[in-house]
Amino acid sequence: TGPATREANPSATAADRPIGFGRIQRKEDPRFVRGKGRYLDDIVLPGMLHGAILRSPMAHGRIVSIDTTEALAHPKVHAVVTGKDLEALNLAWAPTLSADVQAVLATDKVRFQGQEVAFVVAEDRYAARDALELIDVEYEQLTPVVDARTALAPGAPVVRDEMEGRTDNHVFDWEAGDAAATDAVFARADVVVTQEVVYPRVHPAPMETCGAIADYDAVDGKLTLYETTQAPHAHRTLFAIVAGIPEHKIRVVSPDIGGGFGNKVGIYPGYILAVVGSIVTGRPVKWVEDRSENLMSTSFARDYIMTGEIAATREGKILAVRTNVLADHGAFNATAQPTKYPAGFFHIFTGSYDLEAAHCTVTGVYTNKAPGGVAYACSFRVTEAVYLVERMVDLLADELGMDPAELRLRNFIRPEQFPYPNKTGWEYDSGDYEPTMRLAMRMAGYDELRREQAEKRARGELMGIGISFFTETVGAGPRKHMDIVGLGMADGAEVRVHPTGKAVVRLSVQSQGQGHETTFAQIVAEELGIPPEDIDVVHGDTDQTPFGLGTYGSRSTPVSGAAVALAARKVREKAKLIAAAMLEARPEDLEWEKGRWFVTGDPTQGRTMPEISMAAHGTIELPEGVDGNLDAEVTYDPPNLTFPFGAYICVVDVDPGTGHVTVRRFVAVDDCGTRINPMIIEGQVHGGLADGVGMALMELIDFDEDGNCLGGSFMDYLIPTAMEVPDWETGHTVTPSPHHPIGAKGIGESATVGSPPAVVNAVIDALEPYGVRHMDMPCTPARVWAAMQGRATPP
Ligand code: MCN
Ligand code: CUM
Repeated sequence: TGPATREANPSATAADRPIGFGRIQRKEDPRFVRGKGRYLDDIVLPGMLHGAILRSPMAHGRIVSIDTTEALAHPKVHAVVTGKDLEALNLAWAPTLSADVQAVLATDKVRFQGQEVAFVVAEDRYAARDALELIDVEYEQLTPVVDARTALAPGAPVVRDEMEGRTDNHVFDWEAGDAAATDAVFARADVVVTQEVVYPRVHPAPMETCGAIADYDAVDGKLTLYETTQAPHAHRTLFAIVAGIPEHKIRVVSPDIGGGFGNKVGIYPGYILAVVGSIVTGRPVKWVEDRSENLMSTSFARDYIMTGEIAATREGKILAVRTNVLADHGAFNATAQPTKYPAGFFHIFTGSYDLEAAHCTVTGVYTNKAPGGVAYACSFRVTEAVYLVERMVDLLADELGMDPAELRLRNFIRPEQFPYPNKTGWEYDSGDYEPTMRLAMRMAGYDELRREQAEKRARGELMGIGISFFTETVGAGPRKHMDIVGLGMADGAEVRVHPTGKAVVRLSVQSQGQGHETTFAQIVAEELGIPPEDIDVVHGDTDQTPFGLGTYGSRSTPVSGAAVALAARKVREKAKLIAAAMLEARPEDLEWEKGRWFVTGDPTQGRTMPEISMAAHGTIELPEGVDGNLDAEVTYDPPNLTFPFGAYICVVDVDPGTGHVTVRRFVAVDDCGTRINPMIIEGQVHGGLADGVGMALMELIDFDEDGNCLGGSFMDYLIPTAMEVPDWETGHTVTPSPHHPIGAKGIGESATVGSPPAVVNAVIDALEPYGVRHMDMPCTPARVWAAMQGRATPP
């Protein structure tokens, strides 16, 4: 452990490299660093046409008329599709991932600025865009619902008035925990702290925007759909259901993905429109959105208004947490999360603490904003949960006059309490929190930092130290508890060892930059002793991979990683039977060492994997019931989720004149159980920390009172660059998951989940001399400055 280390010797030969887990360079990088990645927009099919979407200029309006005559007359235009055309095909509305429907193209009303209104298919991208200008839409402007707080007020405009009998903007009510028990604990607590905590709307903003190419072959009825998707198999099934094309006639290909961060989980109208365009024109149709379209119309994240309460004894024993949440779901409930959990896994807001009681209610509302929800490295709303509890714990520390590190250390769930059933229904699989916290404090030099802060305060300088300790829940299913639109959350994997001992592993999950081609090869390498460079990872093509639910909620390692390990173990067991036949020994007399079965007590009598794989495909007589290959397939249904955790400490300096926040240091100690590739893990953590600093300090999708999106470009929606982030200091502890075949937990979202509260806690700590108790993200200079003046938060 210690500061981030770099690959020791990049030119190490194959012989020096670990076979299995360890710090090896990414197999996919030679293609990426040479500019040889193949992203959606790199794909050009013969005869391909280009689509463009006309979008609503306003947040709420009734469509009076749409005139497409001029656009259709454009010499390069092949088709113009409106909501009316789709209505005739019964495709104007499509099911969302949350049992709602979403307009593919608006028929009656537009419900958010940027909503899809018409689709043009033309010879090239420029002509398609030009033709959008020729479409004449007349709108009758309606009053929008912009503030979620007023969405349920009597007389509020009804966003979804197309639904039979609907007279309000209520989407759902959901609760977890025990209300009465929690009330009772609060009633006898010495100290109760209450605070409204807002996690504002942000956007995943991947480098590559979303897009699709549809290629419908009318002769054989087969649809080939290239898509920026994190979940190719789930998309294929949904397309089969929506379009009525059977699954075996649909091939979904997800090429290299330029960042997903949750933005590429959902099925967007543009994807469906590309399919419609291809069916209508008989040619392949490409649709790729631009940056503003991405920011304005695709899955936003967060938008939770949370009222938090924390109860404790005067000595600092935390007793209970409760919260009421108002969740802004935009115009359609298109949130991607397991059916049973309309607020995702938010009920992990009990955090890392041993509580007597906890309760939450979540109310979802419709507003005139883009739909989506959940996306952006959130582990299904764990971001909001962690932010809430870690702000509340800091507020409590402030109230009690206690050090926030000390308060956390006193209240952690103790190692002997695991598996720990929390008060909202989770069972934390494993944890040992104190060593992780102590390591972070040691790396940061916590006591020294507090001394430095005291000295600076005496001089009028503003320095803040912020702590966050998070526990995540990642790796959905189990499938008996979790499904998305009826599909149980499990994942398949297939391992094949070819005659010469090289292997291929086929996955149902989809990398968007996480390095699956490396780490999944490493899992097989660890189990079979085949060097990772001899193992090919195939993913992102439903014609070539087993069924599974895909990559989000950091579930690839917990679910698909387990499937791969178990499939490799099946191969190993089969290899044992074949080796026994080759050695004329009994299988039970054989022992395994990485890459070889040998006779117990006589290590010279053994067979290596290449020898065994050749024999499996060769001429020897195979044992009874063993067929002539070295392949195996597993569909893994996880018994529980995994619960990674971590301790983050952020040091900021605030300019008292301008309110500008500089993140000076950031220490992150993560525990994701068994570590497959420490270098890739560090990369995941570095990226997630940058995400977290961005959300805490600058990222915001805001709206004006008319519902106009104010975050529709990178001029307005700020994301952090190398200039705004410090050199990350990372460390780790290892507490394996007891139920995962290799003991690994997810890591892909930990840093995004865990870091925002550390940054905000640091900013508020810095502002202590001004009596600031809380401020909402993003802590922009204007907001920090206003807080210092004791004024309300400006936008
Ligand atoms: N890993 C490991 N050891 C572990 C756990 C993970 O070596 N104990 C490795 C994995 O094998 C994998 C990577 O770390 O190569 C991330 O694994 P995991 O935590 O299983 O997460 P997923 O692969 O399922 O990735 C999803 C997660 C999510 S949900 C978002 S959002 C996010 C994230 O990954 N989006 C990303 N990280 C991203 N990183 C990049 N570059 N781009 C994105 O879009
Ligand atoms: Cu919630 S963003 Mo990731 O789970 O794809």
